[in-house]
Amino acid sequence: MEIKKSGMIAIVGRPNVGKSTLTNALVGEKIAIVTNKPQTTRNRICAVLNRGECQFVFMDTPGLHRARTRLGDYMVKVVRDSVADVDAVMLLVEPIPHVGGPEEELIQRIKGLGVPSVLVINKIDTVKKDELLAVMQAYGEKHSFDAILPISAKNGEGLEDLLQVLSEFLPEGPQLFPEDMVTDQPERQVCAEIVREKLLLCLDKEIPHGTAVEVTRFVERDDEVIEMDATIYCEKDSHKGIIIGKGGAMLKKISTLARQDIERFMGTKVFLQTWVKVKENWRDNLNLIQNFGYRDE
Ligand SMILES: Nc1nc2c(ncn2[C@@H]2O[C@H](COP(=O)(O)OP(=O)(O)OP(=O)(O)O)[C@@H](O)[C@H]2O)c(=O)[nH]1
Ligand SMILES: [Mg+2]
Repeated sequence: MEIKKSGMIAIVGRPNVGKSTLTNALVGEKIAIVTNKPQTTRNRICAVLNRGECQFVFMDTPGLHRARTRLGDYMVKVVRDSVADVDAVMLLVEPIPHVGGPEEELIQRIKGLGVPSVLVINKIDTVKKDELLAVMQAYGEKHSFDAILPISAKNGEGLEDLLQVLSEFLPEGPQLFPEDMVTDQPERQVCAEIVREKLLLCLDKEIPHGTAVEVTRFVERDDEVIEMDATIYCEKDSHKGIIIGKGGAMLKKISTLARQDIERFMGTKVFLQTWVKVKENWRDNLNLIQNFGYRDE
């Protein structure tokens, strides 16, 4: 079917509320990494869904938080910039009847934009239905959203209704992305993110938050096997030791998990080699942050 409406929809909210889970669920493919740790997403990620005559371009963003590093400053700026030029904004919130600091700030931002806004209450699989009324009330007092929708990004509940509502906000016009393009992220970037997801999954405390991953070699062989090197940067020698683990066991575990997901994403066999390097305090070094791909477009 010919696409007649196409628009950008930002997904914003505090860290860990489920923005990336929702992004993946809406487009039906794993584009953005998901973990149970706050501040997983660091960049804006576009994910595209073509549905009938509609093209939805969802913009997953970092969780809005109080930045403590230059990387944090960058992430917060990404959120602020992301909502500046979109056709609609989804504010994703936890199913609790309290409007917190990040939500207050985002609501102020939404008010100044003058674009349609939808309050999306996520994780409704974790609460009783009758608890949602108080949540809606608490947010309804702060802003008159164009729609309020309860969903579970995890089990898919409410997503059809959400798409229905959002389709009304898409402007008429040609498609923004080619029909076969599901994300604006280069393949190498998705692969680097998958490695970072496994670091977040396997490591504790601040260590994974202080890592960055770069795909340093990416070769597609004639037999379609992909040879890939990924370099993991961390902040301290002691962290490097933990990432590598006893006899290399931790790095092996991380690499195996990452390779399996990368193979699924690329649809082919992958040889993945991982390396660990120390870049002290890179999260506060503007040059290094930019080198690792965290920069304004
Ligand atoms: N029970 C439940 N858990 C969910 C739901 N959606 C997301 N989660 C979980 O919430 C956690 C955070 O999910 P993410 O999608 O990474 O959250 P995020 O908002 O992108 O987080 P940041 O990138 O850190 O801002 C993960 O453990 C998800 O599995 C939901 O609908 N129900
Ligand atoms: Mg995320």
